[in-house]
Amino acid sequence: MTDRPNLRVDGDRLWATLMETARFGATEKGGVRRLTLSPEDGAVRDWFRAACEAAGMRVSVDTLGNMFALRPGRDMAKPPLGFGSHLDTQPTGGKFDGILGTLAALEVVRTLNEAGIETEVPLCVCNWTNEEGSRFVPALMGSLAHVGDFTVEDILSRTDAAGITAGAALEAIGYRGAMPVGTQAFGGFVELHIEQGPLLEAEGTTIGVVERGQGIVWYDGRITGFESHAGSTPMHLRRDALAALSELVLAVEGLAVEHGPDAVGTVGEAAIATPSRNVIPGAIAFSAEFRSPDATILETLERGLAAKIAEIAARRRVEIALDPVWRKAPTAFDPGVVAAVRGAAQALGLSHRPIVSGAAHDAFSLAAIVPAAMIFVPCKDGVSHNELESAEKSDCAAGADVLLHTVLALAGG
Ligand code: HGY
Ligand code: MN
Ligand code: MN
Ligand code: MN
Repeated sequence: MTDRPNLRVDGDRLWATLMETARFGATEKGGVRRLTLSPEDGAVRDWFRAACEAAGMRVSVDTLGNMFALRPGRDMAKPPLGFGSHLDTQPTGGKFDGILGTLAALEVVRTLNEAGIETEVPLCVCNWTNEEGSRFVPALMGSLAHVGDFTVEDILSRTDAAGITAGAALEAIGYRGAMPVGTQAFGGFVELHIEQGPLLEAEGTTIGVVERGQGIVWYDGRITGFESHAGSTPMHLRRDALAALSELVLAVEGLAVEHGPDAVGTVGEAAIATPSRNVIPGAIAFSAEFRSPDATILETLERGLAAKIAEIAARRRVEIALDPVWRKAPTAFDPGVVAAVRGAAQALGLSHRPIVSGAAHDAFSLAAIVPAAMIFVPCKDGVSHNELESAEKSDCAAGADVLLHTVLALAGG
């Protein structure tokens, strides 16, 4: 904890910026639809760039649209401390997922400016491209490319459901920057985020000190059966792709429950190639995922699904293809940065507890190359990736205060 125990962010200003930026992609139900590299994402990026420049930071953009707002420190030879999150949302997203961490980082800089504080190491406020992975696969796309998990060419060629490439979408919003990906150096990284789960709110705890994050595997799948007449094809002769998928969905759920409580599984997308109410579905594309903080459980889940798929395919005489398109091993955050987060929460007199992140975050990517950790605050009913997503103003301010004092502790304020 620095020698500024009474320094606090301006919670009203932070809340005002959250509500102001929620208009970029605002939906009628009070949520936000700001898909990565969409015009709405471009607009909020423009807003964010202007706000960072108004706070005295120099903003650079890399080839994948990752944004870095640099605030000088006393020792410019040292790599900056990174903090921030993402500005993109799910199709039925909310006002806080990602953007809270990015705007809280901006609020920390505004607070440091007003207090006339110059840190020892420079600060770098970040907006990472396509954290959500909804429009373009994978999730954490910009930060994973930054740490070398994907090549820029691979990422630029990824296409969305309409066949638009990430490269074309970046060009369309003017965020295919000149800076080579991966060249922004960091000495560490901290991310504030809503928990997106029920634990903190249920306990009445304000701060989650995130020590670990779940590993994840994403699959693209295809089931090929045989289209035929819904009325004249006897049941025992059918090769029904949707009935097969239905069993696969329950197998994903059953495996996660069987290997729980530290395992989850979801089939989030399914599309019948040529849907018709009186045709037996013959071809379906789908996606599936497993997550667990335990690598061994993840392997067990994968093996279990492979065995179940073989059995369903044989019995139903369909072909089932399952391609793993993204794997990320479980994340263990840096004990030193975790201690800085815990120390800040303690010094601020905020209730706090260690927690494992169920959701994936850009800090998972950065943790592979620099000391990193995360700060969680509660969200209403633990709901996220839903237009009902909500958080308390006081919790957002408390999270930003912990971010402020963590930054001061790590960057030498
Ligand atoms: O999928 C995730 O965990 C993240 O919210 N994109
Ligand atoms: Mn997020
Ligand atoms: Mn999300
Ligand atoms: Mn995240």
